[in-house]
This record gives sequence, C-alpha cells and structure tokens, in this order.
Amino acid sequence: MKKKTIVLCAALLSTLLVTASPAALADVDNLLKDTSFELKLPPDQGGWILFDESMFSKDEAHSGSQSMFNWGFSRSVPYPPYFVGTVSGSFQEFPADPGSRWRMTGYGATPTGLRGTPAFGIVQVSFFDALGNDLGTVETAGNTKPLARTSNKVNSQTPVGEWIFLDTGIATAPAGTATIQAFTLYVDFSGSDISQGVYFDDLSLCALKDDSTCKSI
Ligand SMILES: [Ca+2]
Repeated sequence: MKKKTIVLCAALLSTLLVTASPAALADVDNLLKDTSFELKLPPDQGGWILFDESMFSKDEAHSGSQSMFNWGFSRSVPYPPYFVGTVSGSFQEFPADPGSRWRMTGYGATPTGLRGTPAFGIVQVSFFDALGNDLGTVETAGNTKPLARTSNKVNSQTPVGEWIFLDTGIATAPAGTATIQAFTLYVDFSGSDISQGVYFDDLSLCALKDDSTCKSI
C-alpha cells in the first residue's frame, strides 16, 4: 500500500510539473492547431486549409523540421497591367464575437530573396459575418482602407535566409462578426517571371484578455 501511495504521489508531482512548465503555459492561449506545421493535420481535424500554390515543406523550418510554403509565378504580359498576379496561402477559422480583440504572429523567411515588387509574404486576420461577408476590422474597415489587418512583410528588402517576426498587432472584431480567419499569405504582382515564395512557421493566434496579454507570443 505504501509503495502504491508513493507511485501515486510521483505521478501527481509529474503532472504538476508538466502543467507548470513554461512550454505548457506558452501555448495555452494559441487557438491555432499545428502551429509549427509538423503534424500536417488535415482540415477536417482543424488543420490548415491550403489554397493556390501552397504546401507543407521540409526545405526550411524555424522550429522542428517543417514549415508552410506559399509561392507563385507572376508572369509579365504585353498588355496592361503587364503582369498576371498570384495569391497563395493557408488559413484556419474560429468563432469570434463583435468587439473581441485578436493578435496574430509568426515567422516568415525566403531562402533566395524575392525579386520585383509587389512580392511579399504576410500573416493576416479577417473577420466575417454569419453569411460570409468580409467585414474588415474596426481599425481598417471603410471604403478607402484594406479590409484585412496585416502584418509587416517578408519582401525583396528582407535579408535572405533570415526568419522575420511577423505581427498583425491588435485587431478588433467589428459589429456583426461571427468568425475570424487567420492566414499565411504570399502575394506576387511583380511580373518577375520566376517561381518564388515565402516560408512560414511557428504561428500564433491569440484572443486578448482584459489585460491585453498573449501568453503564446
Ligand atoms: Ca516547424
């Protein structure tokens, strides 16, 4: 009996230690699944939904051995606007209430250097109503401003091979919000006539609490 008690205590202590570890605390408010793209979790299990030229990749990684690669081929054409653009990416969707505040972060890199402009990689949050209409954010909605809240960019000025911290800052859901979508995106309207893109890894989407903190960031 005594031995059994000791074993139980050891198991309990082990559980407490795991619960209190920094790693466990770090992920507590990150809603995204497969944040480091190591699991290749399918969409029906809450994983990333890929569109256009997007793929899990083992070529680059900020942590682990895999990342998300969004890429495209923007070609030049002999008529206005003289290019054909491309937008590729991945996203996950979650329920969201009007007035809720969000922040998305991650890391982006390009191993070869992006050519031309505009050609860039970002993370982005977008809010939608129950009918799927894109509402923008309280900070950005309006006729003269982009609908989405976007991060700083990986572009032709980004040092080759360096992982850049991407951050949307805080975005507030407007009236009527039902869902939020969190994206990795590669946008290329450069007409550079080459295949190029951006790798993403270690993403976080946090719903801010009253103290405006995100433990996952
Ligand atoms: Ca990874």
